[in-house]
Amino acid sequence: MKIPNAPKVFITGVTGQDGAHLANLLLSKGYNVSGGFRRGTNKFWRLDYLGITEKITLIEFQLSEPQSILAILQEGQFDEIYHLAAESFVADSFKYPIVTLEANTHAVCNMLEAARLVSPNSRMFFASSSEIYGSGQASNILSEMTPPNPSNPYAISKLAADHFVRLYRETYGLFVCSGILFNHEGPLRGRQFVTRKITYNLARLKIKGGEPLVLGNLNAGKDWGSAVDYVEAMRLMLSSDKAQDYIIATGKLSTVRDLLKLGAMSAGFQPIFEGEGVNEICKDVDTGLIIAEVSERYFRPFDTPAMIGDSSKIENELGWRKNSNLEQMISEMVSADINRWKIGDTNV
Ligand code: GDR
Repeated sequence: MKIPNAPKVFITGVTGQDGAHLANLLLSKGYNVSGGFRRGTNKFWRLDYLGITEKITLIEFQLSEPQSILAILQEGQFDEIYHLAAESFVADSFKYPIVTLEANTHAVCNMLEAARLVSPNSRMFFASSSEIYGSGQASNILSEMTPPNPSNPYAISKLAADHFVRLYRETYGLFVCSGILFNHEGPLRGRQFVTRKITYNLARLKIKGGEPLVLGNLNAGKDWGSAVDYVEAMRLMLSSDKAQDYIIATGKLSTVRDLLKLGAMSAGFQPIFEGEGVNEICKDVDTGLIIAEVSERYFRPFDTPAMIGDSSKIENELGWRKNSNLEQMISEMVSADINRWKIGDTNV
């Protein structure tokens, strides 16, 4: 249903985790929300989960076709555009560097060029990533002043896109900005990402049993926040007086082992860890059940070092606050997955 005179917004990647949460947030603020989805996709489960599929104008489009984007922006004359569609799985970017560049850099150029040509007054948000900082940093606390040093194809693709965003802002005066997002999760996360892989499999073990969960580097450390909190930061950035890039992070470091422990306790296990390296296992004290094992299969050619973000700039300038903590978020994810296993809705 279209609301007369409400701000018009276009979200690319509306079927993804962030797209769905952002659409939900903007609908609750009275926006008219249009969402772009990849040609051929039929994955609307996140929008269904939030009960908003029918409230969004869904537009099929092809990011790599300049004409496709141009036509949508010309026709829509949106007040705000959130470009979230991307190849978001870092590990795959080592295997598919060209596809990653096309999706994450060329597509951003297409969006910017289309806006410059047919919709220069639209405000645009781009989802960048903490991965741009990569390795070799003097401090593990990152701010907007930290020089980027990407160390995987995904990170390079995002950093190149950030430079295009800055170029179009400075050269053509477009209101465009990048949110440098640290890891952000929730029950709508895809199953290939480590948080959801853990909660999905812990729920499976609890409800159905079967083989242990197999993970990669348990020592990998990240700054994990909540997707619901991070989409609010996106909204604030486009409501601001000035287009600027901001870091969005929690400032807290946890390891994959910490996630596994939190998740296992939420699922009702009593986890203990034994062994080291690829021989490390996580067991339930009560039953002796092996909950998780480690395999080199899930190690990356290079894992970005553990770092946290300093989000004081967005907190001070735009009043952004995070509402969720890691324990609450993992527990919410475990509950959602236990429920899915109970009702047999395990393909999401
Ligand atoms: P990441 O997220 O690469 O940080 O990118 P992911 O959840 O895939 O990995 C997080 C860390 O966990 C380690 N790890 C494993 N990861 C996966 N996927 N599977 C495993 O079995 C496993 N075992 C250990 C990884 O090595 C890594 O260190 C996310 C994405 O959302 C990006 O799009 C975004 O830009 C960044 O976060 C910020």
